[in-house]
Amino acid sequence: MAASVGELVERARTGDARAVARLVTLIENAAPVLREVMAGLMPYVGHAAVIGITGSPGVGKSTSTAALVGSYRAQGRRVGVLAVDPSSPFSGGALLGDRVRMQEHANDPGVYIRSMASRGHLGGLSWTTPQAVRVLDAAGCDVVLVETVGVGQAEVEIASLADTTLVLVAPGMGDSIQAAKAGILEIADVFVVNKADRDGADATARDLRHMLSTGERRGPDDWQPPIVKTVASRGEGIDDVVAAIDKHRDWLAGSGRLDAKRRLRAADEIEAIAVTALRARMGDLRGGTVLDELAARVVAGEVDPYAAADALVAGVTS
Ligand SMILES: Nc1nc2c(ncn2[C@@H]2O[C@H](COP(=O)(O)OP(=O)(O)OP(=O)(O)O)[C@@H](O)[C@H]2O)c(=O)[nH]1
Ligand SMILES: [Mg+2]
Repeated sequence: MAASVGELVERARTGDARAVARLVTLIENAAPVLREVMAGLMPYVGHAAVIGITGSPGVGKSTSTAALVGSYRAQGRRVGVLAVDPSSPFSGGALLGDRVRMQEHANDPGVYIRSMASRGHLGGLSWTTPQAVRVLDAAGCDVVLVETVGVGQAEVEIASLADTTLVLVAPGMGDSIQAAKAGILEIADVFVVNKADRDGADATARDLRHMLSTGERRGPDDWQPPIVKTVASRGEGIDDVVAAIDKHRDWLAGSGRLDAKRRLRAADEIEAIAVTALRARMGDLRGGTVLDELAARVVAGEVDPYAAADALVAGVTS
């Protein structure tokens, strides 16, 4: 017989890794008891620093994440790692690879490592990841590292759920240009030029600096993202990344932006949950027939789609 939610939350809070894993699985499965889980966790959250790690495939996110874990552990900080796969059907292998790289931390009770699929859920990252972060936070993690597998939308989404977003680029991948195109220059709080053992790292850093100084929307009161060079595979520069993250966090706290960021994040999460609930209710209206009937009437030209949508919303809210 499964443990009660209250027991699970209590065990997770005292750092029981299996309870933490069970709770994250409940989130992945969108289990109905999540409501109770979240209510139980709320008194214990708000402590962890949430760090998002993003960048093109193969740039070194997982290697950097593993190295960051080492650096934080050396400082005695407890660390959670979430490898989030929002979409890619190929992630199984990538996540497995990550697990291998994380092996050295696997037996450390001060580290929680968890891969998480969020595909298939409406709202995807927007509510599953914050909930998993909350579990790790309540479990006593000082830092939660969130690595997304896959590119595009996920990169921008991760920024809204992290306190500090690291954008990794590598020399010779045209990465700084791609970053500009994908709109991720704006989301970076710290730029990391990884694979600095390769030719072109200085040129890449220069490109980034140039792009940041031109076409920038950051004002004088805004955070100016530093550019840190690393060789993640050898652990070089990783302590500098940790220092840059800490500095950003101090700035966030001192400027009141941390609260603002967290309020925005909570708003996104509430909205995602509400939209999911509304969709479910729309689907349930009169056994799912209402939407079909309205669609038929739109096709027949009897009603316009706006009026049909109004009717649907009225059905849900009445
Ligand atoms: N030369 C060099 N290779 C590196 C460095 N960091 C990582 N690598 C290698 O680059 C490859 C990709 O590294 P990963 O950490 O898996 O990259 P990733 O961004 O997590 O990749 P995906 O999760 O597939 O997007 C691996 O073979 C690493 O060993 C580095 O600083 N220098
Ligand atoms: Mg990876």
